[in-house]
Amino acid sequence: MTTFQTIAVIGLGYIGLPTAAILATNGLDVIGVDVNQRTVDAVNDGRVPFVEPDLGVHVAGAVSQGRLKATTGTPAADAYIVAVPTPFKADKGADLSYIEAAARGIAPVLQGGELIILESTSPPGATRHLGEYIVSLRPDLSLDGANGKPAILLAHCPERVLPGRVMIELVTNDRIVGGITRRAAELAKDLYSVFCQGEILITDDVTAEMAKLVENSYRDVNIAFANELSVISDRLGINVWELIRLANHHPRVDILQPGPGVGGHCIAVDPWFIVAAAPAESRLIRTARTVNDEKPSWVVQQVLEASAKLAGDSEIAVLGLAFKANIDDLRESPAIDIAHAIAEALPATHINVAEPHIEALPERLQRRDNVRLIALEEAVGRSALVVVLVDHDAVRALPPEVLAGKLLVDTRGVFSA
Ligand code: SAJ
Repeated sequence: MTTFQTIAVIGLGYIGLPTAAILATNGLDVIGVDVNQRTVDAVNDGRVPFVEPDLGVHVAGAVSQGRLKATTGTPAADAYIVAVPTPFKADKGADLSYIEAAARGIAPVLQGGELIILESTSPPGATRHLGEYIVSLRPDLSLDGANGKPAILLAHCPERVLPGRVMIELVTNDRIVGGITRRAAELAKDLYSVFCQGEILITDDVTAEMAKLVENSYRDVNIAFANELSVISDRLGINVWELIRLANHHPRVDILQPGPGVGGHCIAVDPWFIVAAAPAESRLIRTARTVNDEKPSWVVQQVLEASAKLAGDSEIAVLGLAFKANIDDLRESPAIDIAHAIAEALPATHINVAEPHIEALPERLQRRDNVRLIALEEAVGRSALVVVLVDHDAVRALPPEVLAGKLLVDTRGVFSA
């Protein structure tokens, strides 16, 4: 049993909405806050404005039981969970403006004693910055009860759920809870234990912030290794998928899979927060980022070399735009950059994009006359060169015979492994 009853979740995106829904289906009264009226309306109708397995059932159930509602203004609550974006700025430092905007909404409704949890992925020091920013707006409050001023309790509890498995991982993953004070961490643990069946580990705020960044950097460095192997293998004329499969038979080797680059708004972003915090020391982390960022241009080069072998009126199929398999999320997707670059480099060639998870092309691609979104089988059927960018199940399900006689650039090893 938790001591909390009313929770405000600020930011109803890929993390905030699932968190709001799971708290509500576990019996708490949850008010979701979002600046986007369409998102607010969708949630109040029991709908989810993006694709995530099982989330729809939770949101519809919580709304119909009256436990979850959404609004654009921040209400008074026992606890606040801030789950807003933290993109990076041009200098790769973190943009904390969304966190500050959330703070401006929360500050006027506080009474003291509330728990404020930052879930957004954050550079070291962001949780303290949030707390100090709120106290600067509300000088009658404090972070530690000093001078007899009522304390607000600040904690960082990074989300670690994998898109596509959010509703499972919210419940089963272990969580790290870092408090500015021990009391804040303990209260945050109390709140998360409402739905989290994993271990909830207590630490300080900065270690919790770094833990999240380190997890994603670990993944980025390992994907960079796989991507570098794919470029080396091409130079040496060997099949990288076979190479990795064989090497992974070693009991202590577990190489990840190469791809067209690293997408999503986490793994391609978070390592920069470490680099910005310790530029001279973050050599491997920075290089991995560069290796992964350069992979899309290498893929474009492969496609252009292959296209030079085609007859003049040939068409090209681009399979997948999402940043990874079986989701509709196009954020920071290298596939979009690659499709765009191919279309730009070959303005006279029809580019047949197939992405089963979307209804319309993203704006950047819509603007190019030679790009259209069509069904998977048709895209492959019409094209002499097939470029596989995402290993969606639908792409994997294509019978290999449909590729007979066609050129192939397979960045995911769907047909080449
Ligand atoms: N990728 C490869 N090869 C691989 C694995 C992934 O090229 O072997 C690519 C994917 O195609 C994709 C990108 O990397 O473009 C990232 O995909 P992902 O599945 O590794 O991770 P995300 O971004 O969906 O979610 C990550 C997760 N972090 C870790 O696994 C350490 C998730 O647990 C975090 O909650 C999430 O970031 C986040 O929000 O930070």
